[in-house]
Amino acid sequence: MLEQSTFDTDVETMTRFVMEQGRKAKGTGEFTQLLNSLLTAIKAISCAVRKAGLAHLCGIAGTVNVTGDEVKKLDVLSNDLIINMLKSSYSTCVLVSEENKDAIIVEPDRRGKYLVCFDPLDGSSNIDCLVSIGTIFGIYKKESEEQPTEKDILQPGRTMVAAGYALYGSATLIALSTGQGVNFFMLDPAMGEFILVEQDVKIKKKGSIYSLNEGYAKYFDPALTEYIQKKKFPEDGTAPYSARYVGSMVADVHRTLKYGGIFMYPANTKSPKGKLRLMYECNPMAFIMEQAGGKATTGAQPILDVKPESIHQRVPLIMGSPDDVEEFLSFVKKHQASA
Ligand code: AMP
Ligand code: P6P
Repeated sequence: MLEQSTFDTDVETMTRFVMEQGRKAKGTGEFTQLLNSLLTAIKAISCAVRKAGLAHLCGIAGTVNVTGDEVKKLDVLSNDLIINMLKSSYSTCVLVSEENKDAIIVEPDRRGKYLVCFDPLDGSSNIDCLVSIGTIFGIYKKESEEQPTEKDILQPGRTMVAAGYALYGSATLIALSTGQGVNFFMLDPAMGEFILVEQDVKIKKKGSIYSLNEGYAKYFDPALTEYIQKKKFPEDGTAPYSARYVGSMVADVHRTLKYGGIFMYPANTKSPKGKLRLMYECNPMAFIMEQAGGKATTGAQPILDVKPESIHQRVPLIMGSPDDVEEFLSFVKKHQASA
C-alpha cells in the first residue's frame, strides 16, 4: 500500500505548468494546445521506443509482424504521431520534418498560426544498440497574412517562440524553453505525466568535456585540430579535458547542458557544411543553449542568426559553455588572421 506521504497530490505536471504559463501570457490558448498536443506525441513515442525490441518496431519499414500488421519503423511511427497530434491541435499551418522532403501544409479547416519544425527521432540509427535517442522541435509564429507556404518557416532561429527536445534515455526527459529560460520535465511512467524536475537550468561557464567525432580528424581544419590538441595536451598545467561522444545529438547536447563543456559537429573538408540540419537540429538546440546561458555558433556567426535558405540545409555546429565556445572561436580567429 503506497504511503500517503509519498504521493504528491499537488504535483506540478508539465500539462499544468504549460497551462499556468498560458494563463500568464493572456493568450488565446492556441499555443498551450500546441504544446500539450506535442506532449501527447512525445509520450506515445517514449512508449513505442521502450517497447520497440519486444514489438519488433525496429527494422525496416514495410515489414509485417506476427499478426500480419504492417510494422512501421520507429522513426516513421514517431513522425506520423507528431504530424497527427500537431494537425489535430488546430494550432499549426506549416510542418517541417526531417522525414519529409517537402514542408507539410496543414489542411485549411485545421490551421492555426504556428509553424513547427522537428526531427521526430534523432539518432535513430542507434536504436538497435539501445543508445539514447531523441525528438527535437522548434516553434515559430506565422508572420505573413498570405496562404501558408514553406517560405513562412524560413525564419532565423532567433524568431522562434519556443524550442525543446525529448531524450529517451535511462528516463524520458523533456527540455523546454518558451523564451523565459529552460525547464526540465521527467516522465513518470506510472502516472503517464511529465513532472517539473528542474527550473531555469543554466550551463556552467566553462566545462571539462569535449565532444565530437574524432574519426574525422583527417578532415579537420587547422584551427579545430589545434583546439582539440590543446584540450588533450594543455600547456598551462591544467588537466586535459575528457572526451565523450555518443553519436546521438540529443544525448550529447543534454550531457553538455548538464555537465558543461563543448559539443561540436563542425565543417570539415569532407562535409563543408557539417552534417546537422539547421531547422530541426541546430536551431532548436541553439535556442535552448542560449536560454541556458550557453553559446551556439557555426564558427562564423551565431546559429540563431543564420537566415535559412532551405528547410533541410546543413550548418556547422559548435555549442556549449560560453568560455569553451569563445576559446574555440579564438583559434578560428587566430588561423583566419594567419591565412
Ligand atoms: P496564443 O494566443 O495562445 O497563440 O499565445 C500568444 C503568445 O503568448 C505565444 O506565441 C507565446 O509567446 C505566449 N504564450 C501563450 N501560451 C503560452 C504558454 N503556455 N507558455 C509560454 N508562452 C505562452
Ligand atoms: P556521426 C545521428 O545520426 C545524427 O544525426 C546526430 O544525432 C548525431 O549527433 C550525428 O548524426 C552523428 O553523426 O557522423 O558522428 O555518426
